[in-house]
Amino acid sequence: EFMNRMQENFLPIERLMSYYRCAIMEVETKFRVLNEQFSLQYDRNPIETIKTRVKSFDGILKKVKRKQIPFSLESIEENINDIAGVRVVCSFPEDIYLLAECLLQQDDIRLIEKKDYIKNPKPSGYRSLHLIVEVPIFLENEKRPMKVEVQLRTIAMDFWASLEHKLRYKKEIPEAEAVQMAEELTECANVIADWDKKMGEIRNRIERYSEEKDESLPAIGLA
Ligand code: 0O2
Repeated sequence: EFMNRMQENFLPIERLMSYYRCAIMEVETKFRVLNEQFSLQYDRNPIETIKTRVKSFDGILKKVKRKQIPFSLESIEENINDIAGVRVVCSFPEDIYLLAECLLQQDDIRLIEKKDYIKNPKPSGYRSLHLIVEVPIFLENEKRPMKVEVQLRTIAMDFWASLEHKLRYKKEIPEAEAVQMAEELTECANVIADWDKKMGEIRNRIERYSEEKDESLPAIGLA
């Protein structure tokens, strides 16, 4: 038992990072399976793209400093929730909630935290649904729960976030101009949210029409 505890407490960083990569694979596969099922059942792909990343060592160090947590692997694993990141980009806002619900009802997924920045956008205008989940990875002799941050957003929200991210990290821009651009970006975020909603409504109208048409077709019995 002592040896086990030693191993757990002094897990080398490379091994921990590899566990996070495994957790990403698990979560990514779950979304790919859902996408496959939806394309068969409803003839549509709710997912446009999936992007994944493991936080860089530099990024982890910055967060350790910002959150003022002890610098040990144990504390990093306990306190930093976004080392493993999976970003799911959908065409429509409705699909975001559908996918989140499907993921969360799976019996090996444990929800740790949900932040709905679509219903409650950040002051910047940032929108996305964030889920911190715990997923087990199955190793040679153990089952290990790992935390993964899932960000679900539409194509439009993703487009917006990448531009805003650029502005956020460009420190050379004069203060006044940066403020101006940030304000314009907040306006863009509102316009984008409107269009996302409208496009979703049009999609639903189109789908309703095709359902009616399908019903009007004579049923073909498969004896
Ligand atoms: P990066 O460079 O994208 O990795 P915590 O809950 O303590 O872990 P926090 O900051 O409360 O941290 O988490 P939050 O705000 O729920 O989510 C943080 C992540 O969401 C960010 O990661 C971004 O990816 C994204 N995000 C949140 N707000 C904004 C925003 O206003 N603009 C953009 N473009 N992205 C945002 P990092 O690690 O902060 O940054």
